[in-house]
Amino acid sequence: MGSQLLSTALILAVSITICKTTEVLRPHGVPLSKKIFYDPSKDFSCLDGSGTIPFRLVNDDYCDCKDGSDEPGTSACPEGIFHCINIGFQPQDIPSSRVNDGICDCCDTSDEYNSTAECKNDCDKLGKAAHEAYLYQQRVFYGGKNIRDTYIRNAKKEIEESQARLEQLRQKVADLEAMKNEKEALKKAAEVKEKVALANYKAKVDRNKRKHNEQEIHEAEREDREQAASAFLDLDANEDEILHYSELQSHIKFDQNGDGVVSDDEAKFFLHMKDEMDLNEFQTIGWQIMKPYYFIDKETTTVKPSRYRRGPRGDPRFPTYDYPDLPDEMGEDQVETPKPTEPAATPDPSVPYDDETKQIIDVAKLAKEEFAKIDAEYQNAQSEMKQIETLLQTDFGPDNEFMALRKRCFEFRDRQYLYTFCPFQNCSQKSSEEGATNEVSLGNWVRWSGPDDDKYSAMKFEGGQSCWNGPARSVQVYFSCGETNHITGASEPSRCEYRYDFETPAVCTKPFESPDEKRKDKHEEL
Ligand SMILES: *[C@@H]1O[C@H](CO)[C@@H](O)[C@H](O)[C@H]1NC(C)=O
Ligand SMILES: *[C@@H]1O[C@H](CO)[C@@H](O)[C@H](O)[C@H]1NC(C)=O
Ligand SMILES: [Ca+2]
Ligand SMILES: [Ca+2]
Repeated sequence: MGSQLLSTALILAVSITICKTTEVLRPHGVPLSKKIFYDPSKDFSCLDGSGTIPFRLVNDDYCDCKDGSDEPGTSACPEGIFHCINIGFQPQDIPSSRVNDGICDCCDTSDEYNSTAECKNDCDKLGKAAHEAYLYQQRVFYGGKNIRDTYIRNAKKEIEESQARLEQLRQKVADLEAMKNEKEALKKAAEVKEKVALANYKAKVDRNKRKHNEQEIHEAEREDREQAASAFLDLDANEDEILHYSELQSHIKFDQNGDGVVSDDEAKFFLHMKDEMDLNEFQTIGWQIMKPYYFIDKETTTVKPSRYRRGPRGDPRFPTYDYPDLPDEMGEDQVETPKPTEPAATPDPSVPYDDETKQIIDVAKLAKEEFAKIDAEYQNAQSEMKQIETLLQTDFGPDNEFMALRKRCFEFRDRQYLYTFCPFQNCSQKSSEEGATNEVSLGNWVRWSGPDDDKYSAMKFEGGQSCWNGPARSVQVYFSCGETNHITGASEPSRCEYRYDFETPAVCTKPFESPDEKRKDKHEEL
């Protein structure tokens, strides 16, 4: 506590001394750079050349020069400029109307030398804070620069690897192209063969289908005749191989009007109104009339329908039929399971391919697969080649330091919006509300857009979604040095033209100015 007071007192003493010294050296409010114009041994010439006055009229609190240059240390002239030296911090120019206005403007209190305001010299405090800020900036700069160096090394490596890979790919694409052409020729030949084989196969299937249908009709007829023969045998009571109408009259199922008697006409009806029929005529005509009635089960003696009632064996008029398993229509070409492998061929799944067709289809399938495999490899290699070519053609900065930002996206959220920035790709914006999906494109990467002497300090994105009744949106991204990559601000300074501020190690090339350097810029010597 005590030592702090002491040091404060010491600082005050020192600054007072300096103030006194400087006041002796030049009139109050005059910057060092203009000291030579204020020589107490000569008359004073107004700096704008508007007149010459005795030196005692300088800072006499009366305005003599039009430009106010005779009153740098008072508020007498409306246009005057007062210069604070601010030892320990940065010098400052203020309008001279603020001199002795009761408000402390200069940190060294020099603007209030004759006022009731109680100003405290806090230049040292400000100077210290500025210095600390500077040290912090320096740490950021060197940290960022290290990262930038890494970016550059990585980029160099990636470019070399990409170039080597590109060479490799060029060779590979050439090889694959040759192979692809070869496989394509094989595939085409196999496909032609397959097409022919499938056409043949289809023709055969159609042929077989027709044959099959004919056989089915034939089979039905044969069965019908057999049923007729069986019924004939059953009804021919006296076994004279002639069916007489009287023989039908004992079967009540032929009673059509339901009076319990089978009349002559009712019986004859089944014989086409004839008295009798032999087997052959019955099979052709009579059975067709009788069939619906014959199987009616009206009496105990009713004959159940049976395909297998046979005539006496060996009698040619009552042929016996063997019923072996139906011959397989496709017998000769049979293969256990049909395996149509090509849906495009629309094969009949009930009919298996013959071995030769099957083999041709398999060969074609293999040829197609092999071609597809090589083709896919070829396409992949080509697209990889394109990607690498694009990469190598992109301007990633003087030392390719921006390559590190490729493939990365950054977000920035303010109260209203969530902004995204994908360097070398695009920018977008969407509502910052939870779950919002409506993304608006703010533009796609176009070019570097910094000033001519600092081209890589900004990036331009154009061709975003058009504003309502307005131009397409665009973004200018301004880069500044930082230890990490992040958006520090996003705004829309003019309609549809957005601005992002982005910190990145990629631009940490020049150290920040030190407070001393800043002073030098203002041509001050302290
Ligand atoms: C300070 O101001 C008073 C009144 O405004 C004036 O009379 C006096 O001369 C001034 N002193 C200096 C040193 O300018
Ligand atoms: C922007 O680029 C990124 C990265 O390439 C991509 O994933 C995204 O879909 C793009 N967005 C728009 C709106 O084009
Ligand atoms: Ca004057
Ligand atoms: Ca003031």
